[in-house]
Amino acid sequence: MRADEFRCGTATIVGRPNVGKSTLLNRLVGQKVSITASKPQTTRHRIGGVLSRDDAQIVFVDTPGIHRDRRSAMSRYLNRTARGAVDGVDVVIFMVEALRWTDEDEDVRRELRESRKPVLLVPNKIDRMVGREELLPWLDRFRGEDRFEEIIPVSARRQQNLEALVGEVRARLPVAPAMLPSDALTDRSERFLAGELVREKLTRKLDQELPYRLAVEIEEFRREKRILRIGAVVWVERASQKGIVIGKGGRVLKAAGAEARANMEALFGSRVHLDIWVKARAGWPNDEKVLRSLGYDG
Ligand SMILES: Nc1nc2c(ncn2[C@@H]2O[C@H](COP(=O)(O)OP(=O)(O)OP(=O)(O)O)[C@@H](O)[C@H]2O)c(=O)[nH]1
Ligand SMILES: [Mg+2]
Repeated sequence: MRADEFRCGTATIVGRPNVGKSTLLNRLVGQKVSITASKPQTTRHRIGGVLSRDDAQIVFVDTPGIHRDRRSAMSRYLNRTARGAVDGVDVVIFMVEALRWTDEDEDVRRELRESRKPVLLVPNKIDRMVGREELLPWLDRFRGEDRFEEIIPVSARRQQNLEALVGEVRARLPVAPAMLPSDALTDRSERFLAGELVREKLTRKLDQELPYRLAVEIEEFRREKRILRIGAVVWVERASQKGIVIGKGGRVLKAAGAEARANMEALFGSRVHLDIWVKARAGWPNDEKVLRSLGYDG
């Protein structure tokens, strides 16, 4: 294979929750196509983001964090979705946090040993390290781990060393023509992205368990002459949670709506009118049928 030939393929980003997978996807694509938050289990779906360059087109696939809590149907759905995303791709990016190794990382490492894919180990958040010299001894634990073809420390947030990562991914892709138009950003619909942006703003504003107990459904998505009309329903489990999502005097919901709308206008290049309703549906995170009706159909 010649290095200057055009290559095209897919790379999945996997790892435990909160290591920075979605942040990396957004930085690689140059747009917010996947939502992020400082809380674990933010991503719930497989989301493809496209990087088109002169020498390659790479579809990076973001996945939910693989985790140990398997109590709710939602938790099990997240793990299933992440594991399924390793099948059929060319390269796996195994993201961890630099200088922090947990049991959940060990779970992912064990699973990847069984996959036959090339795996790149990517310790993220190196911007938080005081000195670079700590990293080498920490990486010793991977000596003799021949499943990792390369180890590429990065900072997704500060965009450090991402070019090296893209180069290593590209080197492992087949020579093939682009499969998508060069201006494609994601394999997800605008409707889907709209729902995710509402969920992101609420996830960032709400404490503790509540982000895990809510889902967003887009009921209306209609392009009128000069405006995009979007209607969203936020599903929670109980009336008391409804009050928290709405906030005193509607403050929480109003702020979340304004932020989501601003992001939508930038992403869709159009004015947006956004209405959000909050409704209660008991037990939805535990009900496979309701999950499917909300689009969690793995
Ligand atoms: N300091 C620092 N923080 C980062 C970096 N990358 C991501 N973060 C932060 O880490 C947190 C989690 O980031 P996400 O991208 O949502 O993590 P994730 O792996 O997608 O998480 P799940 O979707 O829950 O599995 C957010 O607060 C990010 O801003 C980085 O390079 N440096
Ligand atoms: Mg994520």
